Amino acid sequence: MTKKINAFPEGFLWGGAIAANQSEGAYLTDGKGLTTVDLLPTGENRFPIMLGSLPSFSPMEGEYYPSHEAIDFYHRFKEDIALFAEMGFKTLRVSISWARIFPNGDDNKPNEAGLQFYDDLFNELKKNDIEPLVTLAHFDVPVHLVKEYGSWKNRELIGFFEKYAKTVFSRYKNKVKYWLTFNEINMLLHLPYIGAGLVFSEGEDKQQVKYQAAHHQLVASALAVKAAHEIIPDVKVGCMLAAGMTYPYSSNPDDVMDAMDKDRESFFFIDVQSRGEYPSYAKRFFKDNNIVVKTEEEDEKLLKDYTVDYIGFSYYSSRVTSTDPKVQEDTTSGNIFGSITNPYLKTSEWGWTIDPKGFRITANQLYDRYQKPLFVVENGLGAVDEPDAQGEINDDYRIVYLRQHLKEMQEAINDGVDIIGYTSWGPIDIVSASTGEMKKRYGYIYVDRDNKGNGTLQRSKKQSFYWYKKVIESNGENL
Ligand code: BGP
Repeated sequence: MTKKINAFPEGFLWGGAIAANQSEGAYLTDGKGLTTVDLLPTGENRFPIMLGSLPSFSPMEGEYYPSHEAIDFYHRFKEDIALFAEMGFKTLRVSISWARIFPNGDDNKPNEAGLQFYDDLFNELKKNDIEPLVTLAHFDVPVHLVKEYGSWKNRELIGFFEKYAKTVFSRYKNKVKYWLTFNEINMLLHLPYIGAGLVFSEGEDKQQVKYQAAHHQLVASALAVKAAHEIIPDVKVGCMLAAGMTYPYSSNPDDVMDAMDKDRESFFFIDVQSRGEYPSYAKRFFKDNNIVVKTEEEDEKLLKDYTVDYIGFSYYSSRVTSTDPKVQEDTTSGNIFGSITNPYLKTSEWGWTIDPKGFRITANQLYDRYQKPLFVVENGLGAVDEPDAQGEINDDYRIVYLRQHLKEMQEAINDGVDIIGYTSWGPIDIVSASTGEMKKRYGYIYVDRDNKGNGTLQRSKKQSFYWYKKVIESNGENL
């Protein structure tokens, strides 16, 4: 039978993606240790902390910390998985909270209750024919490691992470085939506390510290790939990039060069994780910026020998860059990467540029560069959802966003790009990573919870729930 040109591949992994710290809650339950995200309040103090100025190593009086209860997925995962199964999910992306397994990060023995929780979670997924896709580190580091070791600044973190990775690979080797090492590894450059638990002291050279921490994560990632392949037959381990291409604002070669440099800032990580070595442009960048990355003799070979099996990436928006100071004044708000307004495109309520075609371009760009299967592990629209008079949520704006993106993903596949799956972000409303708010929602399933932690936590289906179910049922034909 000849393959229909518009069809998604058979066995395409449709699903959704969440992260431990944004969904589980139960932040100190069953022996879990405090993580970096547990110290991130909502409100004006959040952003400075994400950038690396942590005022206190314990929660502060008068602040609200959304990760502490989140949407209580820890106790409600069975109910939530039943809803995902009803939509026909083939896969669910979750993350393991490092501090549930090793509460301090450097403990001798793992915490059995934490291990048991993920056993129960993976069993429940299996019961529902949903393949788990598991991130080892999604923005959370045990606080003890930050306090005592300086987090990923310190090379010792590599060993602690390797031990954690080996522990979960051995425990779940019969249950989990798809893994990701560090979520949005390039986020370390933009939100260093979120990406790597970095807290800067007065006068510290931030660039230097970030790239040293990046090196440690890259080596740790290679060691995780090594361990996974030794422990789990047929395992697939991916990297994870916050993707989204950068357009030059004009055809001025200076703008084009600037766009190339900005993209390389992100590609740097995947060039190492996928091609197995520091790219030549990084060497020049380090030299020009007086960055000296300390390495050990074995690093080069480890990076070379243990590259990733597939490229995981998130895609929300594209970016624009210009070298013209006048043009630079017009920026979109709320964009973590910082971007000039694209005059051709609209933005979300949070200022994120909506660019479906950029999704196709990005996928092509990544495939051209790495020639490895791609897995779209995040995409979606953060929006305010208001129930109507009947209490229903008609989130047609979300359906429009997703439909446009899925069409472009289909085009990318027709372009010849090998995409193995798509997990939209936050299939159930969860805490927003950047703002800590509940009102920035991505879900097909509504959760009754507000920014202050009020609400019953009751789950209900939005209009998009029925739409996504049809998409999966038809393997993407019925968009
Ligand atoms: C990515 C993160 C997620 C997530 C998503 C949406 O950067 O990997 O954790 O939350 O973005 O961002 P936000 O929640 O800030 O809208």
